[in-house]
Amino acid sequence: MLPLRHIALALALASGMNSTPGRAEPVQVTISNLQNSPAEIKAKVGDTIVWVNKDFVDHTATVRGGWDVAIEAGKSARLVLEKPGTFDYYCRFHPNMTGKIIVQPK
Ligand SMILES: [Cu+2]
Repeated sequence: MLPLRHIALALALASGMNSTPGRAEPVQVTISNLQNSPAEIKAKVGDTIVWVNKDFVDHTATVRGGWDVAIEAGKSARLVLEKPGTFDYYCRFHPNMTGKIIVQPK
């Protein structure tokens, strides 16, 4: 007998990856040539942001009076969004490297 339940679950997971509300996948920001891409993202409280640093230098995602995420050269770093709001961030080593995260309530 075919495991239909498993097929249904696989379909549910596949379709869930494209929907915005309650996504389980981290929201990815790629850093390349001293730029965050996308530079502006929308997410929800509880979402995880992952910065993937493709440069050969270290970067940070720093909010004045807020979080400070170190993103080493060639590595990635994560942050779980705990508060709603609009967060403008920059890199402490390259201050004109900026980004924005708009965090909506759950
Ligand atoms: Cu930097």
